[in-house]
Formats: sequence, C-alpha cells, structure tokens
Amino acid sequence: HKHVQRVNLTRGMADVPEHVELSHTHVVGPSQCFSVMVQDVEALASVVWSILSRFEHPQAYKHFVKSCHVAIGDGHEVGSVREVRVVSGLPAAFSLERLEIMDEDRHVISFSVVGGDHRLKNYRSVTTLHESSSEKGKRTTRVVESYVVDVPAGNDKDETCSFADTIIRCNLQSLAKLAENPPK
Ligand code: A9S
Repeated sequence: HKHVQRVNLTRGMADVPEHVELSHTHVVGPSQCFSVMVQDVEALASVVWSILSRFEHPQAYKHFVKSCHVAIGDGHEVGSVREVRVVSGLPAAFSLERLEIMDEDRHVISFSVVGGDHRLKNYRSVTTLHESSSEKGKRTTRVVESYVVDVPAGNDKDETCSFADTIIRCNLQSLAKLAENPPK
C-alpha cells in the first residue's frame, strides 16, 4: 500500500490566506520529495501576476529557458501544454509542461511536467501570490512556490530538492527584479 502523506508547506508562515494554504497542500508519495520557496516582491500583486501568468512565455523571468512554444491549447486554459527548451549546460534540453491551475482571481498557477529529457519526473509546482505588509509596513506581494517531484534513482531527497530549489530561487529572484523594475 503506497504510504502517501498530505503535506502543507505554508504551516509555519504568518497570516497566510486559507486558499493559499490549501493550494500548497500536496500528496507526497514515498519516493518523492517536496519543498517550498518564498520570495517577497515590492510590487502590486497585479504586476507580479502579469508576468507569472504568461504560461506561454516563462522566459520573461526564467533565465534557464531559451525558448517556449505552446504545443496544445492556447496557453491560458487548463490542459494547455508548453514545450520549454532550456539553455545549454543544464542536465536537460527540453521539458513538456501542462497547465493544471490558472486562477486569475486568487492568483494561483500550477503546472506539471509531462515529458522531457530531464530527470525531474512527475514534477508538479504550485505558485501563489498574496499581498502582505512587510515589517517595514511596505506593500509587498509574497510569492510562494511549492512542488513535489520523484526522487530519481541514484539520488536522495536532499539532493533532488536542493537542485530544484536552486532553480526556483533563481526564477523567483528574477521575477522579483522584473516586477520591481518594469521595462519603461
Ligand atoms: O522551471 C521551473 O519552474 C522549475 C524547475 C525546477 C525546472 C527545471 C527544468 O526545467 C530544468 C531547468 C531543465 C532542469 C526541468 C524540468 C528539469 C531540469 O533538469
């Protein structure tokens, strides 16, 4: 019997809206690992969302992505599939990713990896935005990104998550910089 856990990755955070907590609750199998990354952005959620929600154009802020095209659907409806080609030097050339959630009202987007020549099988991530006031009292948008992924043979959970965490951290820092300095 597969021992699966339901994990909530935002439990430790202060003032998290309930739908955000629910969005970051994952079912995790015995040979999977999970993690959550948080990035505060000094910009309105609507500005961050305008970048994050472009499923067909992740390269706006994901610098590992060289190109992307939508292979199925229009890139806005659930079920759309994008083919992401990544820059050289990574242990992969491409990834096929399916849009699972696109919630314009609650600012929730989720995709799952459905193919590619990489080792992150069954990768699924959820990213949410919610506005909170930072300790400095500034209006900030808190970006929360959690994921679950299979641990590849020959690796352990820590290695697998530290690899994905590193990529996501870069992506979220780039997202923050872009949202805080929108092109004129
Ligand atoms: O793109 C993301 O949002 C997050 C990750 C972890 C993507 C990773 C990746 O696209 C590579 C960058 C190519 C690294 C995939 C799916 C596998 C990799 O090995």
